[in-house]
Amino acid sequence: MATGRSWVDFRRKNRTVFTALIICFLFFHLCRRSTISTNIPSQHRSTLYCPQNLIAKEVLVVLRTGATEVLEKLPVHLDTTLRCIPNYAIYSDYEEDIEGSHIHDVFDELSQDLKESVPDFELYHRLKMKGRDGLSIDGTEHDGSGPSGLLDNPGWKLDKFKFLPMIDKALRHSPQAKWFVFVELDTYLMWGNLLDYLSKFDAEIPHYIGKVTEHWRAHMVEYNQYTIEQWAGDMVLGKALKDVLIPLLWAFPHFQGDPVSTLDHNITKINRQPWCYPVITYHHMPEDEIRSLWEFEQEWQRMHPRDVPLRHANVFKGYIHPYLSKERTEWDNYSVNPEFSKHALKDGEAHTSFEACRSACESNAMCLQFSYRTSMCLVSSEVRLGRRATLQCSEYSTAASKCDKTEERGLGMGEGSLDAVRSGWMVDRLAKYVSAMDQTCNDHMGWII
Ligand SMILES: *[C@@H]1O[C@H](CO)[C@@H](O)[C@H](O)[C@H]1NC(C)=O
Ligand SMILES: CC(=O)N[C@H]1CO[C@H](CO)[C@@H](O)[C@@H]1O
Repeated sequence: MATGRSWVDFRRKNRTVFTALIICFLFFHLCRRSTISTNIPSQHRSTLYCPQNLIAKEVLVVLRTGATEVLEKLPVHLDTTLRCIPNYAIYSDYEEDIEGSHIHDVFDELSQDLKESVPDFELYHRLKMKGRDGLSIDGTEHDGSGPSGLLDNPGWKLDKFKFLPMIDKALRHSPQAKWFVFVELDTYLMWGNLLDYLSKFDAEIPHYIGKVTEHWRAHMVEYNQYTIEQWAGDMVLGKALKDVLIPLLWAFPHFQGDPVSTLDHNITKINRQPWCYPVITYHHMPEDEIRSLWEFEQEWQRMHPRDVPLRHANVFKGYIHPYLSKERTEWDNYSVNPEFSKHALKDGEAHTSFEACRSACESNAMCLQFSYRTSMCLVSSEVRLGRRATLQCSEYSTAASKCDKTEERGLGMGEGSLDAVRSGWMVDRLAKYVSAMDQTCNDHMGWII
């Protein structure tokens, strides 16, 4: 199972997505937020900064995963965010213990009839009988619970059955909890911000807060039909809640469908741009990004012990901007607005070298970044951090946030004939970009409630 996989695949399935869902069922008044952060000394590790919000103990964080991905994806969370989360439960298709955490079998109470009659449970039965040895050794089943290009991925096929049993179990796991937060292992959760956010809501009223794709909004009717036919987990949940008249509060840009490295901070959805708003989640986060963002967030907690939500603008300025330089080798660009590229690169010269590609970007006032790899120049008016990469990615899955296919065309041209991909940014223009973005903020932009 590679990193960043999830059960989302827009390209192939036009599915609904809830990257993070928060449901409040119960019956207490809002707790006052506490804004003090204190140092919690840890014996083995460096000082840990956890938000000291009183509602932390009233939240159950529920992680949904599967045997094919959990070994690879869980440890980084145990090492980072989960250290600050007092109550969490992990539900999977296989019961086991990982680094001292118990992983619950989400299907153990499901009717035997269903499990035996539905072929999708084949993987589950195999795991039950043979344990991890039951997973195929060729690695094809180590592909996460997400579809990741393969809709017949057994882990993915099982995933949709987990949602309702998971909610039922979570409720019994922590009947006293006021908030239930559902995430996947490729979700990055800013715990301090989440607690601040939840503090704005009345826990006596049922809420359903999350992020769905704009696809869903546009194709609601089809998706509902699709749900009925497919019984896909996220859809069932959405429908079930809608049926009981709990509408979804669309919490973009607090909840992101993108990972931090590919987020365009100037994107506009439902008239909102991320920049001015606090961050709560990112999705499709690979392990190294979870780790580095956690370190950044820890530093933020250390520097801002009182009542300062971490906004997308702060992430851009502190975590992204320092890494945007004139040139970065072995770095994939995500210079992905092809329309802009096509117009900006009319002359064709740009493809001859890295410098020519830079010049092409320089000569267009809107251009902010570019990338170059042997005969291929891409420019963009959007800013993205991108990721370490050597090979040219010829097929990129935004759903899974990974390269599906790398270019093999080096073969005929002899080994080493292709340089590693390099990226560059218009450093001077970025300063203007930041101040222009700052100017879009006003006092009304805070928490979306
Ligand atoms: C943000 O995007 C809008 C529209 O896509 C564009 O007009 C604007 O110039 C961009 N802002 C910056 C600072 O690049
Ligand atoms: C030069 C280069 O590697 N460009 C890649 C930038 O990223 C997009 C997808 O994110 C690829 O399609 C390009 O090939």
